[in-house]
Amino acid sequence: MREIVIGGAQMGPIQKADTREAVVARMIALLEQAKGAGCDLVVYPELCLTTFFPRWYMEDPREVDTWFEREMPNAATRPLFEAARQAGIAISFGYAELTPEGRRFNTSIFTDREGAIVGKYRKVHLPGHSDYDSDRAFQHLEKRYFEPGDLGFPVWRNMGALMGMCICNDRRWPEVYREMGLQGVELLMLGYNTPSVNSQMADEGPEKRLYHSELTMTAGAYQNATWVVGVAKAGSEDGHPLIGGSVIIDPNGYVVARAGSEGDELIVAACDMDACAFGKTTIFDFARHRRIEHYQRICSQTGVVTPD
Ligand code: CDV
Repeated sequence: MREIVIGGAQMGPIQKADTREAVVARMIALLEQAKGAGCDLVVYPELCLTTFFPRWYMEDPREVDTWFEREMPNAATRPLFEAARQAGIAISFGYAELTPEGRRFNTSIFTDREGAIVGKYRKVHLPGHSDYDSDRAFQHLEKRYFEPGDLGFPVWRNMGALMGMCICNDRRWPEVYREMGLQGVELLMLGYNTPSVNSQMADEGPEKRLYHSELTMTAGAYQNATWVVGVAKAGSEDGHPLIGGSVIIDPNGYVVARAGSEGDELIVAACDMDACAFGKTTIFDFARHRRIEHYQRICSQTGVVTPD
Protein backbone atom coordinates (compact mmCIF):
# COMPACT_ATOMS: atom_id res chain seq x y z
CA MET A 1 0.00 0.00 0.00
CA ARG A 2 1.35 3.44 -1.00
CA GLU A 3 -1.24 5.77 0.45
CA ILE A 4 -1.23 9.52 -0.21
CA VAL A 5 -4.02 11.48 1.47
CA ILE A 6 -4.95 14.08 -1.14
CA GLY A 7 -6.87 17.30 -0.66
CA GLY A 8 -8.56 18.99 -3.59
CA ALA A 9 -8.71 22.66 -2.58
CA GLN A 10 -11.51 24.09 -4.68
CA MET A 11 -11.44 27.90 -4.65
CA GLY A 12 -14.50 30.09 -4.81
CA PRO A 13 -14.49 33.16 -7.02
CA ILE A 14 -11.66 35.70 -7.07
CA GLN A 15 -12.73 39.18 -8.08
CA LYS A 16 -10.69 41.50 -10.28
CA ALA A 17 -9.92 43.76 -7.33
CA ASP A 18 -8.79 40.96 -4.97
CA THR A 19 -5.09 41.05 -4.09
CA ARG A 20 -2.78 38.07 -4.34
CA GLU A 21 -2.15 38.40 -0.60
CA ALA A 22 -5.88 37.94 0.10
CA VAL A 23 -6.01 34.91 -2.20
CA VAL A 24 -2.93 33.36 -0.61
CA ALA A 25 -4.55 33.81 2.83
CA ARG A 26 -7.53 31.77 1.55
CA MET A 27 -5.16 29.12 0.18
CA ILE A 28 -3.44 28.90 3.57
CA ALA A 29 -6.82 28.55 5.32
CA LEU A 30 -7.57 25.58 3.03
CA LEU A 31 -4.10 24.19 3.77
CA GLU A 32 -4.85 24.38 7.52
CA GLN A 33 -8.06 22.43 6.93
CA ALA A 34 -6.09 19.91 4.90
CA LYS A 35 -3.60 19.53 7.73
CA GLY A 36 -6.48 18.80 10.12
CA ALA A 37 -7.74 16.17 7.67
CA GLY A 38 -4.32 14.47 7.53
CA CYS A 39 -3.54 15.43 3.94
CA ASP A 40 -0.09 14.77 2.46
CA LEU A 41 -0.75 16.76 -0.73
CA VAL A 42 -3.10 19.61 -1.67
CA VAL A 43 -4.11 20.49 -5.23
CA TYR A 44 -5.38 24.02 -6.05
CA PRO A 45 -6.94 25.30 -9.33
CA GLU A 46 -5.65 26.78 -12.59
CA LEU A 47 -4.53 30.47 -12.47
CA CYS A 48 -5.52 30.47 -8.83
CA LEU A 49 -3.77 33.65 -7.65
CA THR A 50 -6.06 36.03 -9.57
CA THR A 51 -9.43 36.29 -11.24
CA PHE A 52 -9.66 34.41 -14.55
CA PHE A 53 -8.26 37.43 -16.42
CA PRO A 54 -8.44 35.94 -19.99
CA ARG A 55 -12.10 36.96 -20.00
CA TRP A 56 -10.93 40.60 -20.18
CA TYR A 57 -9.69 42.14 -23.43
CA MET A 58 -6.49 44.15 -22.88
CA GLU A 59 -4.32 45.94 -25.42
CA ASP A 60 -1.62 47.38 -23.18
CA PRO A 61 1.08 44.73 -22.51
CA ARG A 62 1.93 46.48 -19.24
CA GLU A 63 -1.62 45.88 -18.04
CA VAL A 64 -1.39 42.23 -19.17
CA ASP A 65 1.83 41.80 -17.21
CA THR A 66 0.11 42.77 -13.94
CA TRP A 67 -1.63 39.36 -13.98
CA PHE A 68 1.64 37.43 -14.34
CA GLU A 69 4.29 36.14 -11.88
CA ARG A 70 7.95 36.75 -12.72
CA GLU A 71 9.24 34.20 -10.23
CA MET A 72 7.87 31.38 -8.12
CA PRO A 73 7.81 31.50 -5.17
CA ASN A 74 7.61 35.28 -4.93
CA ALA A 75 6.76 37.75 -2.19
CA ALA A 76 3.02 37.06 -2.39
CA THR A 77 3.22 33.26 -2.47
CA ARG A 78 6.17 32.69 -0.11
CA PRO A 79 3.85 32.47 2.94
CA LEU A 80 1.99 29.60 1.24
CA PHE A 81 5.22 27.72 0.48
CA GLU A 82 6.35 28.30 4.06
CA ALA A 83 3.03 27.14 5.56
CA ALA A 84 3.12 24.03 3.37
CA ARG A 85 6.71 23.29 4.37
CA GLN A 86 5.89 23.65 8.05
CA ALA A 87 2.87 21.38 7.67
CA GLY A 88 4.89 18.85 5.64
CA ILE A 89 2.28 19.03 2.89
CA ALA A 90 3.14 19.03 -0.82
CA ILE A 91 1.16 21.50 -2.95
CA SER A 92 0.22 22.01 -6.59
CA PHE A 93 -1.28 25.18 -8.09
CA GLY A 94 -1.57 27.15 -11.29
CA TYR A 95 -0.44 30.68 -12.11
CA ALA A 96 0.37 32.92 -15.08
CA GLU A 97 4.11 32.73 -15.74
CA LEU A 98 6.17 35.53 -17.31
CA THR A 99 9.67 34.24 -18.10
CA PRO A 100 12.84 36.38 -18.00
CA GLU A 101 12.74 36.30 -21.83
CA GLY A 102 9.25 37.82 -21.81
CA ARG A 103 7.35 34.64 -22.72
CA ARG A 104 3.94 34.06 -21.17
CA PHE A 105 2.58 30.66 -20.16
CA ASN A 106 -0.39 29.24 -18.27
CA THR A 107 1.63 27.18 -15.79
CA SER A 108 1.23 24.71 -12.92
CA ILE A 109 3.80 23.46 -10.45
CA PHE A 110 3.95 20.90 -7.69
CA THR A 111 6.28 20.63 -4.73
CA ASP A 112 7.58 17.98 -2.40
CA ARG A 113 6.73 18.00 1.31
CA GLU A 114 9.62 20.39 2.01
CA GLY A 115 8.15 23.08 -0.26
CA ALA A 116 10.70 22.60 -3.06
CA ILE A 117 9.30 22.76 -6.60
CA VAL A 118 9.63 19.30 -8.19
CA GLY A 119 7.60 19.69 -11.40
CA LYS A 120 6.51 22.44 -13.76
CA TYR A 121 3.97 22.11 -16.57
CA ARG A 122 2.89 24.70 -19.16
CA LYS A 123 -0.62 24.38 -20.63
CA VAL A 124 -0.55 22.94 -24.15
CA HIS A 125 -4.20 23.16 -25.25
CA LEU A 126 -5.12 26.84 -25.09
CA PRO A 127 -8.82 27.38 -25.80
CA GLY A 128 -10.46 30.55 -27.04
CA HIS A 129 -9.20 33.22 -29.43
CA SER A 130 -6.56 35.93 -29.91
CA ASP A 131 -8.62 38.99 -30.87
CA TYR A 132 -11.76 40.63 -29.53
CA ASP A 133 -14.75 38.56 -30.70
CA SER A 134 -18.04 40.46 -30.70
CA ASP A 135 -20.01 37.30 -31.58
CA ARG A 136 -19.30 35.77 -28.17
CA ALA A 137 -21.33 36.44 -25.04
CA PHE A 138 -18.01 36.99 -23.26
CA GLN A 139 -14.34 36.76 -24.18
CA HIS A 140 -11.93 33.85 -23.67
CA LEU A 141 -8.55 35.26 -24.70
CA GLU A 142 -6.10 32.54 -23.65
CA LYS A 143 -4.67 32.43 -27.18
CA ARG A 144 -3.92 36.17 -26.86
CA TYR A 145 -2.18 36.11 -23.50
CA PHE A 146 -0.34 32.77 -23.53
CA GLU A 147 1.75 30.74 -25.92
CA PRO A 148 1.28 26.95 -25.99
CA GLY A 149 3.35 25.11 -23.44
CA ASP A 150 6.80 23.95 -24.51
CA LEU A 151 7.50 21.28 -21.91
CA GLY A 152 5.33 18.40 -23.14
CA PHE A 153 3.65 16.21 -20.54
CA PRO A 154 6.41 15.10 -18.17
CA VAL A 155 5.94 12.75 -15.23
CA TRP A 156 8.04 12.95 -12.06
CA ARG A 157 8.61 10.64 -9.11
CA ASN A 158 7.49 12.43 -5.94
CA MET A 159 6.43 11.07 -2.56
CA GLY A 160 6.91 7.50 -3.82
CA ALA A 161 4.52 7.92 -6.77
CA LEU A 162 4.64 8.92 -10.44
CA MET A 163 2.95 12.31 -10.79
CA GLY A 164 2.03 14.56 -13.71
CA MET A 165 -0.07 17.62 -14.40
CA CYS A 166 -2.26 19.16 -17.05
CA ILE A 167 -4.46 22.26 -17.01
CA CYS A 168 -8.18 22.79 -17.64
CA ASN A 169 -8.87 22.39 -21.38
CA ASP A 170 -6.11 19.74 -21.54
CA ARG A 171 -8.41 17.43 -19.56
CA ARG A 172 -10.70 17.08 -22.59
CA TRP A 173 -7.95 15.57 -24.79
CA PRO A 174 -7.23 11.81 -24.53
CA GLU A 175 -3.69 12.32 -25.87
CA VAL A 176 -2.81 14.18 -22.66
CA TYR A 177 -3.62 11.23 -20.39
CA ARG A 178 -1.99 8.73 -22.74
CA GLU A 179 1.25 10.74 -22.96
CA MET A 180 1.51 10.49 -19.19
CA GLY A 181 0.05 6.97 -19.10
CA LEU A 182 2.98 5.90 -21.27
CA GLN A 183 5.29 7.16 -18.52
CA GLY A 184 3.41 5.12 -15.92
CA VAL A 185 1.59 8.04 -14.30
CA GLU A 186 -0.22 7.17 -11.07
CA LEU A 187 -1.50 10.61 -10.08
CA LEU A 188 -2.56 13.31 -12.50
CA MET A 189 -3.29 16.73 -10.97
CA LEU A 190 -5.17 19.45 -12.79
CA GLY A 191 -6.94 22.70 -12.10
CA TYR A 192 -9.62 24.41 -14.15
CA ASN A 193 -11.62 27.62 -14.73
CA THR A 194 -14.63 26.53 -16.79
CA PRO A 195 -17.33 29.11 -17.50
CA SER A 196 -20.78 27.74 -16.58
CA VAL A 197 -22.14 28.62 -20.01
CA ASN A 198 -20.66 28.26 -23.48
CA SER A 199 -19.91 31.76 -24.83
CA GLN A 200 -20.91 30.54 -28.32
CA MET A 201 -23.99 28.45 -27.44
CA ALA A 202 -26.35 29.87 -24.83
CA ASP A 203 -28.18 26.58 -24.17
CA GLU A 204 -24.98 24.80 -23.11
CA GLY A 205 -25.25 25.48 -19.40
CA PRO A 206 -23.73 24.24 -16.15
CA GLU A 207 -25.35 20.79 -16.20
CA LYS A 208 -23.76 19.80 -19.52
CA ARG A 209 -20.48 21.52 -18.63
CA LEU A 210 -20.22 19.57 -15.36
CA TYR A 211 -21.06 16.36 -17.22
CA HIS A 212 -18.34 16.87 -19.84
CA SER A 213 -15.82 17.83 -17.18
CA GLU A 214 -16.39 14.65 -15.18
CA LEU A 215 -16.79 12.45 -18.28
CA THR A 216 -13.37 13.34 -19.65
CA MET A 217 -11.55 13.04 -16.33
CA THR A 218 -13.14 9.71 -15.36
CA ALA A 219 -12.40 8.30 -18.82
CA GLY A 220 -8.78 9.47 -18.63
CA ALA A 221 -8.38 7.92 -15.19
CA TYR A 222 -9.84 4.55 -16.20
CA GLN A 223 -8.15 4.25 -19.59
CA ASN A 224 -4.73 4.91 -18.05
CA ALA A 225 -5.33 3.30 -14.64
CA THR A 226 -4.37 6.45 -12.76
CA TRP A 227 -5.72 8.65 -10.00
CA VAL A 228 -6.98 12.01 -11.30
CA VAL A 229 -7.55 15.05 -9.12
CA GLY A 230 -9.48 17.84 -10.87
CA VAL A 231 -9.94 21.09 -8.96
CA ALA A 232 -12.11 24.04 -9.94
CA LYS A 233 -12.04 27.72 -9.41
CA ALA A 234 -15.77 28.21 -9.16
CA GLY A 235 -18.57 30.70 -8.58
CA SER A 236 -19.28 34.14 -9.96
CA GLU A 237 -16.20 36.21 -10.81
CA ASP A 238 -17.21 39.78 -11.59
CA GLY A 239 -20.59 38.50 -12.79
CA HIS A 240 -19.16 35.58 -14.82
CA PRO A 241 -20.08 32.15 -13.37
CA LEU A 242 -17.63 29.23 -13.31
CA ILE A 243 -18.59 25.60 -12.61
CA GLY A 244 -17.47 23.76 -9.48
CA GLY A 245 -17.50 19.96 -9.57
CA SER A 246 -14.01 19.33 -8.21
CA VAL A 247 -13.37 15.59 -8.00
CA ILE A 248 -10.91 12.94 -6.91
CA ILE A 249 -11.16 9.91 -9.24
CA ASP A 250 -9.74 6.45 -8.65
CA PRO A 251 -7.93 4.34 -11.29
CA ASN A 252 -11.21 2.55 -12.11
CA GLY A 253 -12.79 5.86 -13.06
CA TYR A 254 -14.97 6.13 -9.96
CA VAL A 255 -15.39 9.50 -8.26
CA VAL A 256 -14.36 9.04 -4.62
CA ALA A 257 -14.77 12.68 -3.52
CA ARG A 258 -16.78 15.49 -5.11
CA ALA A 259 -17.27 19.14 -4.13
CA GLY A 260 -20.84 20.22 -3.48
CA SER A 261 -20.42 23.99 -3.47
CA GLU A 262 -19.06 26.75 -5.66
CA GLY A 263 -16.95 28.21 -2.87
CA ASP A 264 -13.68 27.49 -1.09
CA GLU A 265 -14.10 23.80 -0.24
CA LEU A 266 -11.70 20.99 0.58
CA ILE A 267 -12.41 17.49 -0.69
CA VAL A 268 -10.27 14.66 0.69
CA ALA A 269 -9.51 11.05 -0.23
CA ALA A 270 -6.92 8.53 0.90
CA CYS A 271 -5.45 7.38 -2.42
CA ASP A 272 -3.50 4.13 -2.65
CA MET A 273 -1.06 4.43 -5.55
CA ASP A 274 -0.83 0.62 -5.67
CA ALA A 275 -4.46 0.61 -6.84
CA CYS A 276 -3.12 1.61 -10.28
CA ALA A 277 -1.24 -1.67 -10.72
CA PHE A 278 -4.15 -3.94 -11.64
CA GLY A 279 -5.34 -1.88 -14.63
CA LYS A 280 -1.78 -1.18 -15.75
CA THR A 281 -0.89 -4.88 -15.80
CA THR A 282 -4.13 -6.25 -17.31
CA ILE A 283 -6.56 -4.52 -19.68
CA PHE A 284 -4.37 -1.42 -20.03
CA ASP A 285 -1.01 -3.17 -20.10
CA PHE A 286 0.19 -0.93 -22.93
CA ALA A 287 3.28 -2.98 -23.78
CA ARG A 288 1.15 -6.06 -24.49
CA HIS A 289 -1.94 -4.57 -26.09
CA ARG A 290 -1.22 -1.27 -27.88
CA ARG A 291 -0.93 -1.45 -31.69
CA ILE A 292 1.09 1.61 -32.60
CA GLU A 293 1.40 0.51 -36.23
CA HIS A 294 -2.26 1.58 -36.54
CA TYR A 295 -1.97 4.91 -34.72
CA GLN A 296 0.12 6.86 -37.27
CA ARG A 297 -2.50 9.56 -37.89
CA ILE A 298 -2.45 10.60 -34.27
CA CYS A 299 1.03 12.05 -34.62
CA SER A 300 1.08 13.04 -38.29
CA GLN A 301 -2.31 14.71 -38.81
CA THR A 302 -3.90 17.53 -36.77
CA GLY A 303 -7.37 18.07 -38.27
CA VAL A 304 -9.96 15.77 -39.82
CA VAL A 305 -9.36 14.40 -43.33
CA THR A 306 -12.41 12.49 -44.58
CA PRO A 307 -11.94 9.41 -46.84
CA ASP A 308 -13.51 11.18 -49.83
N1 CDV B 1 -9.64 27.57 -18.80
C1 CDV B 1 -10.07 26.75 -19.76
O1 CDV B 1 -9.26 26.09 -20.43
N2 CDV B 1 -11.40 26.69 -19.98
C2 CDV B 1 -12.00 25.91 -21.02
C3 CDV B 1 -13.29 26.52 -21.48
C4 CDV B 1 -13.07 27.67 -22.35
C5 CDV B 1 -14.18 25.54 -22.24
C6 CDV B 1 -12.27 24.48 -20.56
O2 CDV B 1 -11.95 23.57 -21.34
O3 CDV B 1 -12.85 24.26 -19.50
